Amino acid sequence: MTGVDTIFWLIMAGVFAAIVVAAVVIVRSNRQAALRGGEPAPELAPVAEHTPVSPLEPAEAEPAAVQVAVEDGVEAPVLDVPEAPGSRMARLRRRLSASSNPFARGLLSLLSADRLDAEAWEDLEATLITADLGVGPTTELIGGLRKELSIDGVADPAKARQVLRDQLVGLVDPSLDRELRVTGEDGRPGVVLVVGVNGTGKTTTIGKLARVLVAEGHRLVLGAADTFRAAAADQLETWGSRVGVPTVRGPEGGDPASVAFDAVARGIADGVDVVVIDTAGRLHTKTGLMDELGKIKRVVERQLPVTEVLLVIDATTGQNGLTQARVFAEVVDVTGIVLSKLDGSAKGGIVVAVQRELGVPVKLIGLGEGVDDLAPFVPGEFVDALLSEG
Ligand SMILES: Nc1nc2c(ncn2[C@@H]2O[C@H](COP(=O)(O)OP(=O)(O)OP(=O)(O)O)[C@@H](O)[C@H]2O)c(=O)[nH]1
Ligand SMILES: [Mg+2]
Repeated sequence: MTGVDTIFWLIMAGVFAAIVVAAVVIVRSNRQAALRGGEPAPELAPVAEHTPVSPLEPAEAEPAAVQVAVEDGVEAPVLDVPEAPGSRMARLRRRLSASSNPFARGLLSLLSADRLDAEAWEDLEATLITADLGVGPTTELIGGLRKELSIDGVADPAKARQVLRDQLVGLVDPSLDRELRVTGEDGRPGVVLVVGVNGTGKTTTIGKLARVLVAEGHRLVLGAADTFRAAAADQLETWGSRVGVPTVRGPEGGDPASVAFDAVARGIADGVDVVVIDTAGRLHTKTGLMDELGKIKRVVERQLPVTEVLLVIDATTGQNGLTQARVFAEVVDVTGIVLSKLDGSAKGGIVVAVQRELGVPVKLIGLGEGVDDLAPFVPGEFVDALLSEG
């Protein structure tokens, strides 16, 4: 074959390939047109725009979302499906375990000691004090452990672990009533008031709690009685809207008690199960702000009893959290503690200290910034998670 022949056949092959491609394209477009009944191609549904995310928005991967029915062409809200409360602890256990929690690591080092000599006990004591367990509970725990472990020592690691577990569970007091009072009497809504100093995690906790309550089938209204910053109400509203929960808000700088009042009135009118009220962060040392909190509670109680006052304490603040707790308890009759930011905290001992000090149980624990990183506080599970090595 000459060079001219080769070029000729190459051109012919190219022409043939072009004809085949053109034919395929024509057949496919005809078939699509037939499927659409000759209508012009519908516009692609707009990709749901991301809700503006405040800097305080959870940073975790988006959970599953459900598209709800479109009515009369109104854009359908996309609602999250919150994680079922039951499966949380297994997932969150790792955040408390020795691999990521210095408090847990300190406890486990006791079990890995070859011999329980004076030095090992001193180390443990130092760990417990650093973890803000408080002097009384520390002495109690060391005394209990010394007594139980003096016979077999830690020669039998399984026994030593069991002893440590039992002593810790006893310290956390499994007999306290930790039920959240979210619903009221006679079918009326329960009112949950959430209080605490700045940045402890109040709004985040309410957002997470709303998800838990929605997952349990409750109907809710949120009240943004933090009128101090406009962004605070936006932050709360964003949390609520993701699970279809409305937020009642007032003007920035307005009277927080009146927003709380309106939220409760709306809850009654809508026949919801729970009204959860967010309040502004306030320093326990500022008398005016603490008085304002008392007023919010009194105003709400003109309509309905407050069924739960949750004080959010940041676990990483340790002993300071305890001081805050005392002052808040004087003003609003705290009924439950939420210990936030326990993930990675070396101050897990505060659980015991705060319950002892106030006689108020820890009811919820915050274990991360993710939307479902809130768990009920169950003493046995908590201690098991601390002592797990996962
Ligand atoms: N790691 C961790 N971070 C948390 C937890 N709970 C809340 N946070 C973070 O703490 C920061 C403050 O949370 P907010 O909920 O805004 O606190 P707040 O008490 O409402 O703050 P103010 O309204 O300003 O008083 C945010 O960055 C949250 O993501 C938790 O359990 N673990
Ligand atoms: Mg807030």
